Amino acid sequence: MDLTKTSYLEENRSLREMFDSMDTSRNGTLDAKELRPLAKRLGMRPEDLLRLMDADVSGQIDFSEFRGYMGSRRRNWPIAPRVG
Ligand SMILES: [Ca+2]
Repeated sequence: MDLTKTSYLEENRSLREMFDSMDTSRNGTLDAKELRPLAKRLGMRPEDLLRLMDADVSGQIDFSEFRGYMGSRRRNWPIAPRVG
């Protein structure tokens, strides 16, 4: 069994659940308002978190941007109140 792959898939699924639960408008992207609860947990302002996640500078966070950012924070999992 490929443990690396299994944990990757599980992480992907839990991130997907997190993303979907935050996407209250159900449009497949997160805006600053929808990021607010997560930003609060991270001790950040929503607009700062959005800027960090928003790889293509669209003003909206799609799942790949969300996964990329959260994946980079994996060592702090579950989310630690620390930036960087
Ligand atoms: Ca949305």
